[in-house]
Amino acid sequence: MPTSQPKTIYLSEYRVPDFLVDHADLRFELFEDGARVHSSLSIRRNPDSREQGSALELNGDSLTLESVHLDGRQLAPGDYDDRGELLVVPSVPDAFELQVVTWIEPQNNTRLEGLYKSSGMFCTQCEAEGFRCITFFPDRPDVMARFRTRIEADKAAYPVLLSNGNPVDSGELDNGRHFVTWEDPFPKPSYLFALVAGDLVEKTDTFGTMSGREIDLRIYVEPRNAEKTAHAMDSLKRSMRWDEETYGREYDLDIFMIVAVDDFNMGAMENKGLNIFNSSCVLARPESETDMAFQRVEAIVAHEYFHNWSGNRVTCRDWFQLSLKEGFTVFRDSQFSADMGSPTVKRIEDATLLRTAQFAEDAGPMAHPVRPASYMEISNFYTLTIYEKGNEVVRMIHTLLGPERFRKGSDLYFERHDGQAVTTDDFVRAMEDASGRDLGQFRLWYEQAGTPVLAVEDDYDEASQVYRLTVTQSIPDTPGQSGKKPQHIPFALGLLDTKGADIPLTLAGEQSTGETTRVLELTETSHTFEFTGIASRPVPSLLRNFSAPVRVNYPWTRDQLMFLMSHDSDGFNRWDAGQRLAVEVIRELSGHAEAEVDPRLVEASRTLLNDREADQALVAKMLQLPTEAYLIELADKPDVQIIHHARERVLKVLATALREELLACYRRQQPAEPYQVTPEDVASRSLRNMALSWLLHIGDQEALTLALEQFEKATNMTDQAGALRALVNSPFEAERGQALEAFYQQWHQDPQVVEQWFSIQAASPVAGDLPSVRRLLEHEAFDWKNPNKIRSVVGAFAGQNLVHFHDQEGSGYQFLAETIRRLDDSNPQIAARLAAPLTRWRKFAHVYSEGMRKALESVRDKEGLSRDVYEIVHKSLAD
Ligand code: 0A1
Ligand code: ZN
Repeated sequence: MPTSQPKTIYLSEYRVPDFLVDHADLRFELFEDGARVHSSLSIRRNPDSREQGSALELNGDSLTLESVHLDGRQLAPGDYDDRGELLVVPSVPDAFELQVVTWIEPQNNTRLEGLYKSSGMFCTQCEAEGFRCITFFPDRPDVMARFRTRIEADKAAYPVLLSNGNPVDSGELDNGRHFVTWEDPFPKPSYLFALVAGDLVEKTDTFGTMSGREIDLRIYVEPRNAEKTAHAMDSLKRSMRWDEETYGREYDLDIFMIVAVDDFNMGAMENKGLNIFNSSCVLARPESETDMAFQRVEAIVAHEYFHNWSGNRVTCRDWFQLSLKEGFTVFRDSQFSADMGSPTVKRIEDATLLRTAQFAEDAGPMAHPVRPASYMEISNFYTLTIYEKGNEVVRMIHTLLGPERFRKGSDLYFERHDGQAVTTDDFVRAMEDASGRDLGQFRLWYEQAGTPVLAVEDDYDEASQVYRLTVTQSIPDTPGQSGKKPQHIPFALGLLDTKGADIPLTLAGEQSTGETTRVLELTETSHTFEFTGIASRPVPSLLRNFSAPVRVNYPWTRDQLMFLMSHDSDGFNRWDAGQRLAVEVIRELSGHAEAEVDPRLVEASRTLLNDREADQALVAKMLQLPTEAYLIELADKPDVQIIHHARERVLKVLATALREELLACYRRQQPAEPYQVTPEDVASRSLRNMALSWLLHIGDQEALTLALEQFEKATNMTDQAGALRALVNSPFEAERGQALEAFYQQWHQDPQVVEQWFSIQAASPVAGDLPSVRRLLEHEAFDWKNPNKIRSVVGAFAGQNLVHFHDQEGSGYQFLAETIRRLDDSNPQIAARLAAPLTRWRKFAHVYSEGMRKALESVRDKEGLSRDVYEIVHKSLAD
């Protein structure tokens, strides 16, 4: 814990490592009261370093050093300097063996970084800088070593001992102990190291690769979860096949393992050959997990698997390059999910997350480029900007190059850099070299923070049949960056004629190609495009399929939006037109209690509900009103209470006006058994549960009967939790309490379901007022040491229950600050992540912002603040 201001690390100060590690030979002795780690490193000076006489420096954190040997000779305390975070050995030869023994206490490790215990098993999390909590090591991604790992533990308590690579030896030891040795043939950075020891059941399968090798697939879980692995296994096999077919990437070891652990700071981790997952991102079966959980498992299994090439075989030179692996891998997993399900729905989901949360990040005090230039604590940079905007940046390269040239580029990238630790610039260069395209200006996407805004104006000249479109880009200032240069933006668009058909697009001076969607390339501050042969004033469909992570401003009329909703050939823009219409209608009501809900929104929703021909997956998305979070993001100095009540009113008007249609929809949408996670069935359940929740929202008696019946009889969690959520958010107080109680009794032994139960309550504007949320923290199932429980109560409250979190007394803010202070000592990564909602304080209307600022200050003033929270809080409060 820093007593003074933590140091800022700058990209511009990057230097190659002075020493390289060829081999790391590790021996772990695991006990109940701690673990002894024997590390034997073959080290040599890096010929590329300019500091050929420098001292050896190894990173460490919370380690008890027991001994150091250099080439077999024990060093006396005067021969080295144990500075806590650094072990310095001043004089070392050019090549040597260093043996270090450290003692650590995994059982007391609540930070969940390094080696720790979760439900009785030992496990690790080393990204980004957790390996230094295990032993002294040059803990940076450009030092890549071959690891050999021997694990020793009590055989009865820890029958399963796992690490990266292939098992090469095992045997019995005295006192009921045993050992297993693993060897990983691929050099890797320390952040990809993993170890697991526990009493786990193994689910196995095999995969035949494209070159005919057979890979052993294993998923390890606690015995109570043995029935929840099938979906992850299927997802894994689909991912392996997809990566071969789409990117020509084959798996490289003989064995691929996944382990589920209950206590985990993030979603999952791509350790070489031994992925470790948060239980909630890998376990799923229909009775206890929702459609959303099924989709999350598939996407995360794919994500971690894809990292084997984009991340492990080719890794990051330094942590400023984090998006090299994360942006590219999110792009790969979103292509995969699109291929497995509905591409339009996947695009809508990605754009929703980006526009709601990443745009907010980009507009706040933590805004940073996809390749940041500095940081204090790298754990704070696992952000939506690195992951989701990083994905969009890779997607734009894909759009600019087209699929064939993009594939050539990725082939070249993997071939050129296999086994290396490289930069985002190396990635872009491979794309350029393979395609012949100049991406010089495009690189600004990696360097400049902030969300570009496109202001679009048009005019139509009937006499010449020319339609002129002027697009002007601007990029807002962000902390430390102003006066930005225009970026290279692929801007896809189409034009609709009066009947709603796409018009072939021909620019002045061109031959007609018949294309109806064109990707225009914006490179200047302002461009004017002239489309010829346009017979009447068209309706523009802009930024089709969300071709760039930007905001678009164009003054569509409400009638034009309705027109686009029903005619645009671009599914994404059909949905987006509906969102824009709803945003306008809700805005119009904000603060105007007497204003009427625009009947056009009601009619548009009615048309959607009655449309049996349309893609029901898209219909389900289109019927969802923009979230409060998105409405807030769009607003200037938002008043949260007003926005909440305006949105509620619209919902009530819709539910009342569409009662018959909603009941009909509910009855019609009954997916056949058995349960399947196809886009059709997911859409069907989603529409059905939406109809139910709208009707319960207005206290409809008939819907209450339906909800109670669905709750009782549901054979899958999507329907059971759907009914529960609808009841919890309804005015039926008695039924709400009974359902919550019955649900808990039914599921209290399943932590993933209990997390659902917590978050349904904590996120509820009806049942989740602050006193109720505080009571959840006292509940027997709540556990301050478990990040999932914290997220499902505190995270759900502050992130989704905006009407209570932004209570005007500021009690929600104080509650969050209290939680952050409490967690700062035990788990700083989680504490820092929870702080995100407060960092946006400047955005809000004064009644809110003052309270938010005070809450942040109370966190700032805590003694011995962690580096993680320090960085977030100080940057948020800085002028
Ligand atoms: N690389 C992982 C995410 C991850 C990052 C940090 C962690 O601990 C601090 C854990 C996981 C991924 O992208 O899936
Ligand atoms: Zn990742």
